[in-house]
Amino acid sequence: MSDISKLESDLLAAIAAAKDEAALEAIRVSALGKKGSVSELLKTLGGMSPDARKAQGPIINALRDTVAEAIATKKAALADAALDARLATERVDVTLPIRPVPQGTIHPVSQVLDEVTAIFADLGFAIAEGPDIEFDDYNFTKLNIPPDHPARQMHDTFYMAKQKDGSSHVLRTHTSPVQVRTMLKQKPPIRIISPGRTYRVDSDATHSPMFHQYEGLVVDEGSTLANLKWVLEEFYKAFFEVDSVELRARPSFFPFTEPSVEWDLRCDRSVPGKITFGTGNDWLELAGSGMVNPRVLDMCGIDSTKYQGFAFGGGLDRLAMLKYGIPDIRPFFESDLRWLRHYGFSAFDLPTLDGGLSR
Ligand code: 2NL
Repeated sequence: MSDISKLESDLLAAIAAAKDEAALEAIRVSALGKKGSVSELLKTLGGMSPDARKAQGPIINALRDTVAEAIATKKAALADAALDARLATERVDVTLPIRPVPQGTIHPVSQVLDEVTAIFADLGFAIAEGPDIEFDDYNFTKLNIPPDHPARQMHDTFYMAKQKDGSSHVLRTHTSPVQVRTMLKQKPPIRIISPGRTYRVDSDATHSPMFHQYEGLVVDEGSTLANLKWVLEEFYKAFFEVDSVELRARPSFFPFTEPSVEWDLRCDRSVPGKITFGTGNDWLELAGSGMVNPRVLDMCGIDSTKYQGFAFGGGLDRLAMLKYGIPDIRPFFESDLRWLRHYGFSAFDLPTLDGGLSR
């Protein structure tokens, strides 16, 4: 065996035996590095006679190519093996059952918010959101409550310090400014529901300074109070999961609607601590509503001679208390883990209309 073929078989054997990339790299340096065995052989070509170089050149170059290729192949094989080993240690059994102890729960308000949005989305409403800190203008003036109007006192507002440019901000006292924002940027038909946090200076067993509201707004050429009543009936049937409900209308007043109507839902409270909807001889006050005041439409850039709309609003926290039998609103926002574990919902129980809102 010639020296060259022995060098080749030695190198190939060493490459095949290399256990990791570091060992392989050492072999590469010893053969193809600046002072490596193959490189030294290549250097001898320069001192050969033309005939000898013609004979030896292809042999030595072939040696270099064979060794380089063997190293590249081995390097790829080692990388594959390293990846396989890593994947084996990081293996996850996705068929394992979930942890037996739930690590957290969905707050009743979040649960009810998901239920309400699922129902209205099914009725064709879009969900609209806006900031908690609002322009005085959007929270009041564009809703037909000008500065110094007595209706402002009804709202027990948290006012923010005046800005340098004279504009002022409030913590929104209702989610109506979200509807104002929608009307200012979108032309009818409008069909939106705006659930979210609202704020008023008020705190006792049934009032929290931060609470949650949902409001609906429909604006089109032919929207009527009858449409409003149907929407509310469909909503309460779906929300309380009963086949029929009965609504009673009472005249009311809001500056942003004319006429204004408050709605009571027929219920049965004859069994202490229990409430049933659809039957019974009691009435539960649930929502305020009305036909959008034409002045509001005009101030929000909608032609009140062409379009009319209805709007309604109610308390999300109140819906949660009624549906899930929670007697006091204060612990809603106290973050007491015992309360949250008792009234919270599993994160896996997503409310859907086909799968059931609550299970
Ligand atoms: C209630 C009563 C209501 C509205 C909200 C509304 C919004 C616009 C225009 C007209 Cl942009 N109306 N919203 C209308 C009537 C009643 O809420 O008792 N909420 C808790």
